[in-house]
Amino acid sequence: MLSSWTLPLFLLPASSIARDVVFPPVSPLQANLGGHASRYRSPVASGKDPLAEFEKYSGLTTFANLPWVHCLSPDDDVDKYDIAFLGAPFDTGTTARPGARFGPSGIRWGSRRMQAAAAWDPYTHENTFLGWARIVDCGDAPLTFLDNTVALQQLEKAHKVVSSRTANTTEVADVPRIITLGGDHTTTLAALRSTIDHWGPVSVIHFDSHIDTWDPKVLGGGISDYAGLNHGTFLHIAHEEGLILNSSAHAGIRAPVINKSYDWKNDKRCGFEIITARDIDKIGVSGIIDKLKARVGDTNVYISVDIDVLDPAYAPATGTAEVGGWTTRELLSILDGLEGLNVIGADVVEVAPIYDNPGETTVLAAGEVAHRLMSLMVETPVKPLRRP
Ligand SMILES: [Mn+2]
Repeated sequence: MLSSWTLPLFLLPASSIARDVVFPPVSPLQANLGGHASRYRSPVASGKDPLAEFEKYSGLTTFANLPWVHCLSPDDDVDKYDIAFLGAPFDTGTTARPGARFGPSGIRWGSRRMQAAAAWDPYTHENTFLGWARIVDCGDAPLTFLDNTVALQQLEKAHKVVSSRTANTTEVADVPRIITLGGDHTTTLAALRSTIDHWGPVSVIHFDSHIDTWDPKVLGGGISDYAGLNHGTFLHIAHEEGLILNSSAHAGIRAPVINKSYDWKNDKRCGFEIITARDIDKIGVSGIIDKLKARVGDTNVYISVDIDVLDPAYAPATGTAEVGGWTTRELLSILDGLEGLNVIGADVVEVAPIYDNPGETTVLAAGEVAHRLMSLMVETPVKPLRRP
């Protein structure tokens, strides 16, 4: 950089006299990219001024520093995208510790070191941010916190608006796909009520310590229909509504059920096969990948990751923690192993940042899980059954 002292001061603009500082400030990493910045610039940032617009640690916190798009705008004319992150700040369907309404912002905070310009994967040597897909953060859906029925209707509508826009890269994919940042697990029901429009009924790969197919009469006590729709019954209801296929699977199950046999039978009736947490000790990561792939085949797949699938040592910040779970590395390896499946939607839910530790163990894990889900979508484009 040319020092200001090598030129007469009157030749320089006033802003450069004292210090070599640009505004808005850029992160040291981005500044050091120097002349190489353009080579690493993602499609999402092309045409922008890297000194002014690369935003790691600056600006507002979006997932992985992706651009924000007002996907829920009433206008038809918004920036196009192929994959969208959408926050679902909702936690009034929980049966234990609340707090997942702050999950979306927590997961974004956990992802703040990720950026398209520096995301070359050490395992695959690919950078899925720089592939064919334009990936954006839509912010959060506006959800009331006093009425679950209305909030889920709002979330379903948000999903429909976001997925009804024409994709950016129509030669590859016609319909944008959504990765939801939860939110308690009830939010997955709203996503599935939307995905059926474009993709039909789907196989759900459900990473969780709990089965979440409880009959509302069992979990909720049959008090009211309102109480019966919660984060432990949404898969039962999704089955009743015909949203999911009988080729679905749970992975990481270890929590007890309420009834000796009814809950297991009902789970099977809802279309699920169970892979327990301890199965990994017998068949390993690759065995679990093989089972999941065999189960869903070439159907369209929705992947839902309840962060409580991880052991509380790896994810303490969740509502219904169960000991004896998987490590973060095991989960990431299993997710990567699902490459090639037709992933039409995904979520990371039940992240309640208030219970996290100063090392941010849970939100870091959740951010990386969301990144891996995004990568699965980039690796395998899927054409919809019905266009928007
Ligand atoms: Mn769950």
